[in-house]
Amino acid sequence: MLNDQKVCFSGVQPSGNLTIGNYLGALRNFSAYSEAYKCFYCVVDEHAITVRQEPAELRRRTFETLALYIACGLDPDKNTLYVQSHVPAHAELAWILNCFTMFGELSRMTQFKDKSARHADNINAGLFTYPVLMASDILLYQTDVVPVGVDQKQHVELCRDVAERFNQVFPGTFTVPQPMIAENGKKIMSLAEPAKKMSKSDENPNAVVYILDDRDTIIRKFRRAVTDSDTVVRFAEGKDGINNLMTIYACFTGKTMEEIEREFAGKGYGDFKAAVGEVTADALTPVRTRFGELLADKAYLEAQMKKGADEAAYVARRTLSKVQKKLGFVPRA
Ligand code: ATP
Ligand code: LTN
Repeated sequence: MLNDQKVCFSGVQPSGNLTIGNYLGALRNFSAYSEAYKCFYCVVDEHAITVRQEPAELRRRTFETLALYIACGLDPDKNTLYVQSHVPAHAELAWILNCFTMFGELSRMTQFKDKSARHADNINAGLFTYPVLMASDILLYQTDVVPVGVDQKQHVELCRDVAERFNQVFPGTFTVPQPMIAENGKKIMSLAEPAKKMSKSDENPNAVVYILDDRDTIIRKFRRAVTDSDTVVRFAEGKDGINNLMTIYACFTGKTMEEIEREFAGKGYGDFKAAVGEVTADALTPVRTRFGELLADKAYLEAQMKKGADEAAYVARRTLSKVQKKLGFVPRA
């Protein structure tokens, strides 16, 4: 919509160490949009505080997440990379959209149900209205596409419903976005409990491979991954552990499931797990090296953050002003 160029938006919370789930489901797909779309990639620190965060850690992880964006191939000259709390329009539009979102539809969000079960001592209103802030992130930029893992599909669909509802009352306000979910890697599972999503907030570090784990750690974690009592590497119902490892191997090698089955025919799970570890470590080593260089140059990261926030704030303010005007808010003289 901006100068006829299509817009892409996505966000990652600085709420923990990023996992290969975050990488395969989201981050590594982001750079594919940079040529054809105007891309905004946000570090969503306001979303992260829906769960208690230690302030020094939140600050450190905000820098780290920005550095990871760049280390994963996002060129700050071709993409707008910024921090959510640096652009106040996000929180301002979220309030307005709260008044266009129904209590019932927020109650149906599975992430709210999961997180309120996991943080029963802190079921705050922010956790409940989290998807409304996410809708304002997306709608502020007149976004066409939102690359995310499959767990976020429900939130993007809610965003579409809110945009359509608003557009019905005030026609032509928002572009209605599409979720873009990569076929391969849309849901990477835990290595310890392969029926569960791999999550950066998992308490068991062996269940999760972090993007920044070193080679030996990656290989060790895959060696310990839970599988089954079968011995044949094949993709099949009821083989959650092997299916997940095959998915990860497919993502990093570009091979199909049939090719993987053929490659490991006559070999055991041990050989296969070692191979998954190797290809994962090979793919992530350059990311980790680049990340280290970036993190050593805080002034550079600060400068990129500022540039990104200036670019984002300009676009966001335009949409917010349009919305405020349509609603009947008196413009400040
Ligand atoms: P938490 O587990 O703490 O709730 P998260 O990793 O799910 O955090 P984000 O950091 O906000 O949440 O996720 C960033 C992106 O990574 C989102 O697009 C999300 O869909 C994707 N993602 C997260 N986990 C996975 C996974 N296991 N497989 C594929 N994509 C994932
Ligand atoms: N809710 C997402 C993070 C997120 C996001 C967004 C993703 C916040 N705002 C806008 C895409 C677009 C999550 O928890 N993974």
